[in-house]
Amino acid sequence: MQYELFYWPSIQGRGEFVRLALEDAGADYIDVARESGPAQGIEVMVALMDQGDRPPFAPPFLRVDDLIVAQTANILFFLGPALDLVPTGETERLWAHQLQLTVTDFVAEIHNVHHPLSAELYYEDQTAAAAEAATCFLEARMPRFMGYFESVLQAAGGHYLLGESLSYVDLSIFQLIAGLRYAFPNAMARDEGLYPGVVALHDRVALRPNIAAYLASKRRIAFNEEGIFRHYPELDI
Ligand SMILES: N[C@@H](CCC(=O)N[C@@H](CS)C(=O)NCC(=O)O)C(=O)O
Repeated sequence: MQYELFYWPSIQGRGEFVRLALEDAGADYIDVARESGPAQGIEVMVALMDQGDRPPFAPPFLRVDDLIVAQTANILFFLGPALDLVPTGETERLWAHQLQLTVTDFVAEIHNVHHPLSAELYYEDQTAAAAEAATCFLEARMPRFMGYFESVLQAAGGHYLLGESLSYVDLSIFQLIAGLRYAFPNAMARDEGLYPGVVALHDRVALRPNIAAYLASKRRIAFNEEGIFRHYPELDI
């Protein structure tokens, strides 16, 4: 079975949480907008958002045969069992999904640091509000989310968030740490020691053979100032 991933071709963005799961599992997938050439790929993607009774609101979304699944956490909920990236029991699947939805909330707050007024405006049109948002984020919100993931990890034994085996949520935690280090290098150098388990989890995920190969490949898009994790030095306080 081949998965088709639809996402913006020039950014990691939310699509990266899905790419990491597909890559770790060695799944057969096409990153459609990248592999068909950006212009043509985006055209197909936008067309899919404009047809049928159940269109996705926004990318990322995944197509398998006639089924289209959108919303990052929902895509991972769908892929988890097929890619063997979540335990099979309902309680465990719901717990993984609950954690992934918390990742979704965190990602939205990270995005809103550079877009505190509206996603419709450019960062340059909201720099003053962004500076205020960055202060609140780094002083209160990042510690709240990171502290939560650290305590869940410790309660699970310290290795993976769900206990003994890796799940797609652990891959997302890797991406959060990588992204936050890119966006806020000073703040992370100062504060990441408060979350030693989560940082060690990031390092463990980075060493997984399929992830290491992916990170070293051209398939891994470099962080940049169009994605979720943007490095604006004036916000890294
Ligand atoms: N909650 C959705 C958010 C999807 C989303 O905001 N996608 C962005 C790119 S990362 C987008 O293209 N948004 C277009 C829009 O909001 O109009 C998810 O987690 O997948």
